[in-house]
Amino acid sequence: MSIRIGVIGTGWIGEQHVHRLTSTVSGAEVAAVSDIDLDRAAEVAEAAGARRVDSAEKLIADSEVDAVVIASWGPVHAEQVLACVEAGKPVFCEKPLTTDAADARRIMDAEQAFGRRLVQVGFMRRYDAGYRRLKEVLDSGAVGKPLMAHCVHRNKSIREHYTTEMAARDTAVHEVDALRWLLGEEFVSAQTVLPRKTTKRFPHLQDPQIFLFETASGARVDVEVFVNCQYGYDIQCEIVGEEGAVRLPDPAAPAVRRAGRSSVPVLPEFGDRFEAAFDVELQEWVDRIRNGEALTGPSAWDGYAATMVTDAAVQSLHSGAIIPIDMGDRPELYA
Ligand code: ISE
Repeated sequence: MSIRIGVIGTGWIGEQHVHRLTSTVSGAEVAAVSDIDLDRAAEVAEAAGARRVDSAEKLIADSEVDAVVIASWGPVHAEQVLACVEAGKPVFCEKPLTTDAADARRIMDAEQAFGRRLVQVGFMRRYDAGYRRLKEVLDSGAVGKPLMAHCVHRNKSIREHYTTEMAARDTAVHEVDALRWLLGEEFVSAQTVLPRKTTKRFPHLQDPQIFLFETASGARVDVEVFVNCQYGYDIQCEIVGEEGAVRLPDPAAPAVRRAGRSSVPVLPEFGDRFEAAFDVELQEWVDRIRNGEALTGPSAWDGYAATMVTDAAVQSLHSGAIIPIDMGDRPELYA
């Protein structure tokens, strides 16, 4: 039997997920779609052969919806995720889980009261084949104990609504989750360092930015975020250990030799770079729900931890100081 899924939010990623659940992921069907833009919701629902529902609340309560995908605007995530937990329905929430750490704690409290995990956060890098290989190498001990990680996150360009704080909350948040997962430990401090601004940006924006993080064991992670780099979508990650170093592979592409040069393309957008990861992420989520297995993907704790770290980075953006991060104890449910 297919899982009947309700999708809240029909912006770019919401529409992509509806399409993915309809045409790529097996064992799932999109039963209902909602968005504050009712016409847009109707359009996306019709293309998927689903019902449009007038509000997120009604979609979550709908007796013909077994599980929910949230792809709405970040500030409304907390209430929508809480409503899903109260209804006892598994929920896949796009990042950020919440825009406020206190809301993430409310979600964890509700989930613990329910007694098992219902929430998964959309940190898709954990499902990317290259990142998974990187983790296998680290976990095998081949490069020894990790000491440093150097990360690069470049977008070709971004739209005008993107703000300086989004470099941490929207962009570097992927490296925060990926590195917590790869290194298997929490971040204990954050600092934001500001290079000279590129002129190829909207005037309100500080771009690029460099984030410096320290982990509980004293490893250091640096992340360059440059969202107007002009040449493409470029994600790099190298982890240096006591006995060697390991680097995230670039997406495979044929090298063309022509006119005295050998070149490989750089993908243009994150949708292209992580398309396969998005597919695997939703397929594994659906499979676990169908098989009645516990969720193992990024949890409410991971969503909370990411918000704590990016909050500290934003605080440092304004003060330049090194900001300590105290996450408190990780509840048993998220061990
Ligand atoms: C966007 O929200 C993402 O999630 C992309 O992966 C990231 O590259 C981009 O900078 C963000 O704005």
